Order: sequence, then C-alpha cells, then structure tokens
Amino acid sequence: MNYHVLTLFPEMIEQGLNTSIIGRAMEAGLISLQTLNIREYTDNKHGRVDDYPYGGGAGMVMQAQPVYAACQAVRKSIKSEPRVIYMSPQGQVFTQKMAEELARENDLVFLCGHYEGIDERVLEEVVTDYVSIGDYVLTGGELPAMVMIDAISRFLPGVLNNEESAACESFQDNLLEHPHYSRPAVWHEKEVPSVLLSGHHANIEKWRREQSIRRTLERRPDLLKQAAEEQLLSKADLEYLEQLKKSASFL
Ligand code: 9D3
Repeated sequence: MNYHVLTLFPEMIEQGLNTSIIGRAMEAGLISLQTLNIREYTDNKHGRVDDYPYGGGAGMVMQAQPVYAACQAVRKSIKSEPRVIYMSPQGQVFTQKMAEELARENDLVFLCGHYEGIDERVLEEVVTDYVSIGDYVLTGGELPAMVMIDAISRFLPGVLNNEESAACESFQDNLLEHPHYSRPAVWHEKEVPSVLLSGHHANIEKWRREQSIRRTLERRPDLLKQAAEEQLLSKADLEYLEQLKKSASFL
C-alpha cells in the first residue's frame, strides 16, 4: 500500500506515523508514506494558499490551484487512477468495513483541509470519497487521515504479527472483548476470576463469551442489537442474555 497525503502540515503526518506498528511496517516496506506540502505547489510568489471567501463570512478558504497541482503531482506518479479521499466533517462516517475495503487499493490519496475548507471547484474535479471520522469538530484533516491510515494498515498482510492477528480474529461477532488479567493473581485485594486459573479451557471460553455479552449489553447495547439482527448470537448466547436481563444483578 502506498499512501499519499496532501497537507499544509506534512511533519504532523510524518511524526504521527513513524512509530509503533505503522513505523515498523514502513521500515519493512509493507507500506509507503509520501507527504506533499500543498504550499510547495502554489503559483503565488508569497507562498499563499488561502484567500477570503466569495460572498463574505468568517475565515479563509484554501484555493483550488495549489490543491490541484499537488494532486496532479501524485496522480502523474501512479499508473492507475487512485481514490482521492477528502477528509471532511461533511463526509460519510468512517467504519471498520470501509477500512477493510480501502485496504484492497494499491494507492490512496488523502486530502487534508485546514481553515474553513477548500474551494468547491477543485473538490468536484479530484475527490472520489468524502470521509469524516465522527461527529466532533477538529482543527483539520490531518489527525483523521492518520486515523484512517492506522485502521487500514492493520488489514495489510504482514503488518500485524501472528499474535496480534490472532487477537483480532478472537474479536468476534460485533461484541466487545472480555476483560483481561495478568499477574499477580491478587492485586489491591482483588482476585483474578477463579475460572481463569482453573485450566479448564471450555469453561474459560464460556465465561469469556458471557463476559463479552454482558459488557456489550452494559456499554454498547446498539452493537448487541446489531449482532442479534445479523444472527451472530448462538442459542446459548441468547439464553444467557435472557437470564441477564431477568436477573436483578444486572442494572
Ligand atoms: C469552524 C468551522 N466549521 C463550522 C462548524 C466547519 C469546519 C471546517 C473544518 C469544522 C472543522 C474543520 C476541520 N475538520 C476537519 O477537517 C475534519 C474532521 C472533523 O473536524 N471531524 C471529524 N472528521 C473530520 S475529517 C476532517
């Protein structure tokens, strides 16, 4: 996967992605990251990339010319027509499903806006996808682009090691994960649930599944509803859920 990020703050993207799992994947050549500073593509002799909005109003608008030139520079370097994703609060909300789908591309171009936004005319010409990462207001598209790159990269072969991949596969069926415990067996007078020390694998699996269901009901009832609708719950799951809903211990 080759990522190309068009931004006024390339160092933010580079600094943010050069560590941890994504940094390791870049060193291993599994992914590449090219940042293009939009300012380097302006025709303006003072290096300007923004101007006042026609029609008036607060703030500044990023001009079409440098955005288009930066985008063309990327497109010329690629054989096929890449998807160009504009990070925008007005986009479709990013999901795990979208991450999985985008991971099948060879190149992805991310366009990060700042100020009030980008001149609509260049967006009409170059953007293929409008994506938001959720309903809260940030100062620009850089963090959202980094979030997407992180989520997409986890799907690329070799990016996660075996242990990390196995942990993903056990994240099943749209349910939240069960709680995790490690040594010591007693901490602040709290004991690790005894079933986890029993060595009885079938009982451990049953307990973990029940904890997942309980947690999802408590914290993300919307996900549990979805899992039920998609028939991802077994007969045993549904029975446990009924029992939970009836019991006074669950409030
Ligand atoms: C103060 C200006 N806003 C009017 C309510 C419009 C606005 C423009 C630009 C609000 C935020 C931004 C900067 N945000 C992004 O570029 C952005 C974003 C976000 O803010 N939240 C979630 N996803 C994204 S993707 C890009």
